Amino acid sequence: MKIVNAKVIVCSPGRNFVTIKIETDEGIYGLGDATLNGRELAVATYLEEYLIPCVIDRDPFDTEDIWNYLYRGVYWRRGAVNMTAIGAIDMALWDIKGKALGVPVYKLIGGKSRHKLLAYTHAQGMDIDETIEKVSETINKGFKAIRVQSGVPGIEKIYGIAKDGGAYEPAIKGNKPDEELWSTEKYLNYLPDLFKRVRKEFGEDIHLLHDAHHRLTSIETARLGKSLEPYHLFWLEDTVAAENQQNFELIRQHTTTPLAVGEIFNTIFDCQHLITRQLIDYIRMTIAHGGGLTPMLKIANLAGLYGVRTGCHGPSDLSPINLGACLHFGTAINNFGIQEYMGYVPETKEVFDFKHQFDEGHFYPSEEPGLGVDMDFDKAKKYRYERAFLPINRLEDGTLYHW
Ligand code: CS2
Ligand code: MG
Repeated sequence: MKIVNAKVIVCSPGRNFVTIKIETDEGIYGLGDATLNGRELAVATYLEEYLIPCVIDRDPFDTEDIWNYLYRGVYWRRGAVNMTAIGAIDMALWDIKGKALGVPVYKLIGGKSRHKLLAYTHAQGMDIDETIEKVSETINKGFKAIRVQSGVPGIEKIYGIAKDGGAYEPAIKGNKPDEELWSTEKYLNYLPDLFKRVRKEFGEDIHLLHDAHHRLTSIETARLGKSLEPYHLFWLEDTVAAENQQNFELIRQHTTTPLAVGEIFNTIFDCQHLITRQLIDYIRMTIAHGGGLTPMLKIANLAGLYGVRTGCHGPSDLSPINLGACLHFGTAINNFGIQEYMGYVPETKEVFDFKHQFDEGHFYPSEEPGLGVDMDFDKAKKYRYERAFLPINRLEDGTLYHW
């Protein structure tokens, strides 16, 4: 089998998505998600100009060699744009392999390690009362694991909270990023009260998660982790950005709250120290941004040796193709932890046909050959790309801070 053509589709059904479609001489095509929120065209150009020409005429079954050709063979390594582009090609090749052999991808990478996959979604409100209401609605929808975020009194605009009560969508269309505000002091004083109320209202049976979105220092994380210990979080996510992986050594000395990090990591080298020193409990890397299934299987194997489980990033700003790949990955590996699932707006569902079933807070992997996600290319044309930016974040005195 030979790759004869590949094209990049940029569309905006509710939000911007970049997809690669790789075609073979046998008429089978594979799809890969190449979306990098707020930087979509950088990946599209990298694919079109540099990577696609290198994979034409290759055998799509040679995923290991093609991956190394695109990663190791290119002098310039790592980085979000590069790894998202490689990840999309790798995903599409696994899709082709599954379709050519007539089997779902999970059967090619280890088979079934479980029959259902625990998923978590988000519940958020402007204050504690509204957040409690949203958590209750989410439990009523059948979710067993919920990421709880809340507005903080005194901070007008903050990560994770939609003002209109709808789903949170931070990518704003236009010419410049929007701005949000942050105060670590206000946040740290408030958060334990939120989780105290949530546990009081809903008991111990529901899994609770929380995302600090890279805004804390190590010692601030230590304080937060300690103060949340009585509420038994499933995980505390992304407290520090972990550009410096040593950060976690200090955090680990102070708290038993489980830690998750890595949705912006791209390679095994971003988490090698964190995993081998057992400084984290969950690795958040996702298939698209982690360079594809080929390297992610290696990362999962390394993590498994050290008791670290997976918790793949699954926001609505990655397409259902990435979620499909995450579900095959999560089905096949032994050390699956949980899968994030924010859901999609109706326009996204109109363009992407997602075959995986979801029920009572769990995913069931599709048995369709390949990744189990298809795309309506004509409908995609209806939704044209519009530039959008993720926000930036400032402290109350105007200092530029982590978003
Ligand atoms: C978040 C994301 O899902 C998460 O945990 O951190 O919403 C993140 O902000 C976006 O995916 C950025 O594109
Ligand atoms: Mg996050």
